[in-house]
Amino acid sequence: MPKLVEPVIADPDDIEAQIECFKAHGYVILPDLLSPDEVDTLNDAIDRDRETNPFMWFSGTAPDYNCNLLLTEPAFEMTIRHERLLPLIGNLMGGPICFEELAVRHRDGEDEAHDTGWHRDRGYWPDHPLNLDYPQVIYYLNDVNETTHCFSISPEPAGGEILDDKDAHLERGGILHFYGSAGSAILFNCATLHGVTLRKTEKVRRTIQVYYGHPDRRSLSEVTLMPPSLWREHPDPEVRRFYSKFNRYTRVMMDGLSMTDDREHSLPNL
Ligand SMILES: O=C(O)CCC(=O)C(=O)O
Repeated sequence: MPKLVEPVIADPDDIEAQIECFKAHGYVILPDLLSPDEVDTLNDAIDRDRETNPFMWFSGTAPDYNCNLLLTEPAFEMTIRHERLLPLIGNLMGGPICFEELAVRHRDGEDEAHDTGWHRDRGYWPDHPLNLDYPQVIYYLNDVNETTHCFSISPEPAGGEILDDKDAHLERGGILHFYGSAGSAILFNCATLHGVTLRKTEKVRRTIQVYYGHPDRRSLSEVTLMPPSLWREHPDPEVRRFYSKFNRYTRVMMDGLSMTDDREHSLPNL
């Protein structure tokens, strides 16, 4: 059984310390990234959308999972271009960054505990100094501890040797169960081994997952539609650029709905 490791929490007001933490451990914990009022706003928005648009709450085969809340509940935008996240992620990526995906999840309790579903969402990018293609941020919208489901990660040095073998990765890095209060978040490379640890519990856990990418790399996924309110109508050209990386899902929908692609920041169709 791999060892359990304690979290390392870099000073939230010191971006250099956070960068060093990411380089050494492959993650940055961000306590209180959302205020209690913001958490309430987002939980209310989820309640409203689950009531109004229940058919939007699935993704692939997963229920209780909505990747298009930007279309119906624009408040979620605050979790994407967060003022404490963008400078940190931009620095780690080493160039301009784009939005890729927003996934909001409501998980009910379970009758039985399940081992962590260890996986990598995507591969590493070995040409990048930190092997970083798609950073991900997971926010908690309720308090998470030993009595709830939790996010788990096997830490690793960001630019270090890539251990493709899962057992070797777990043996080297151990297991960090990420616990935190509502509004806390964790940033990591979505290629780093991670997963959800499901507990026998009656408690609900809600999470927001945000993915970012480089403008000139393939789109991460085909689940989030880029809202015209952000890529076309937003008054700030930098915001319009940030939301201009169209995945194929967006392009197919726009073609089908006879919407013209008049992006001023048209990015390659990779
Ligand atoms: O829900 C979690 O805690 C983990 C989510 C996850 O594993 C993923 O997004 O790939």
